[in-house]
Amino acid sequence: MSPLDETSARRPRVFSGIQPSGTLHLGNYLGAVKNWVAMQETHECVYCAVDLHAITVRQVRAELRRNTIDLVNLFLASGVDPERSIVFVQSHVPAHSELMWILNTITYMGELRRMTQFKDKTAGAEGESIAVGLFDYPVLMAADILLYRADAVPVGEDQKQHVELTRDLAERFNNAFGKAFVVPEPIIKEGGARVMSLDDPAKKMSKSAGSESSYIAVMDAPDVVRRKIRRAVTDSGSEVRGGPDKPSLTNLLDIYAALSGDAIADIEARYSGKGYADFKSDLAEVIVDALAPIQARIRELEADKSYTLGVLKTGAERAEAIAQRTLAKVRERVGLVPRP
Ligand code: ATP
Ligand code: LTN
Repeated sequence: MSPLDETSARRPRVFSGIQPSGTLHLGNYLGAVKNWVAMQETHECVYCAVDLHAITVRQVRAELRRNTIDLVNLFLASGVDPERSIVFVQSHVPAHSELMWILNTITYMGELRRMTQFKDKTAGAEGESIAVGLFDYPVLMAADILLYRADAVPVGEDQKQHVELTRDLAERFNNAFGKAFVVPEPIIKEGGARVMSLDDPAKKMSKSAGSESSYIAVMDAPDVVRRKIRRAVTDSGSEVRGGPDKPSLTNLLDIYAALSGDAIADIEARYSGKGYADFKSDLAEVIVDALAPIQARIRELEADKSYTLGVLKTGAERAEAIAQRTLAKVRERVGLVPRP
């Protein structure tokens, strides 16, 4: 029996999602997917490509399709095991949109207006031209999480406020209508949790922030990785060490440590008396070696598209089974007449 069947003894369950909205980079891998893989040892895991979230920002049709499959392939190539975990695409399970509507009826405009991501994304824009979907984005995220009765939600620091809202909505619903939801905890991992830009260590590595040289894409060829690391900004001085006065080196050391498993202090000791160039050239090889097996597996998956589609078919069925149970209870609690 699969560990995710409803009747099996429950490990704590996690739900997490990533938007299929562009090039995947080392920040996505180290900050999210690598963690997801590890969590399979201790949790029942439900992992989702959240395409309905991605369309809150205008997408190009062909790119959205491609990015969605690429994202799922990254999950699989990194070690998310579809036998153990549920892997699916959000829009394949309509229950997400349905629960969102019901949650909309207990969500306040004021609490959505306070979401910092909404404020950031709409800074300077007039209400006349801000899409309602962008405003409502956190409610869809709450629906994602609550449908699966997830105990925990691994996310980056920037998503913590959304998980707090999810908790508030779960409690509000349970108090008003009777218990239907599990109140989830955010899991915010420290270390590797924030990979910074190679151009500017004050900004996080991001696909949407400026130049291609600011990030390492998961699919970057070895020579591209070497060139980007060679050109990555460094700090004044020549000592290979981290610290508040060395934000660039701290970031590069963090990447080295996260990919190699070595402690920062050991890496610093190894390069004591050597310059930035030696460190950078070794770091490039660490990245190349870490990405190589993932890239190879992604190429295999791209060559045989039917495997990924099969995973998504099964994933949607398994997700749907759990989601429909929650949704049935919610409908009953609210007083909606069951479909005869
Ligand atoms: P955008 O450039 O549009 O802000 P992004 O590349 O930052 O996007 P998201 O789609 O916002 O990526 O995030 C996907 C997942 O990857 C999230 O779980 C997020 O926490 C993680 N993530 C993204 N960037 C980083 C980063 N630089 N360091 C660590 N984790 C990251
Ligand atoms: N908003 C998240 C993506 C996301 C998510 C979720 C994460 C959508 N639904 C549910 C965790 C749980 C982001 O932009 N990183």
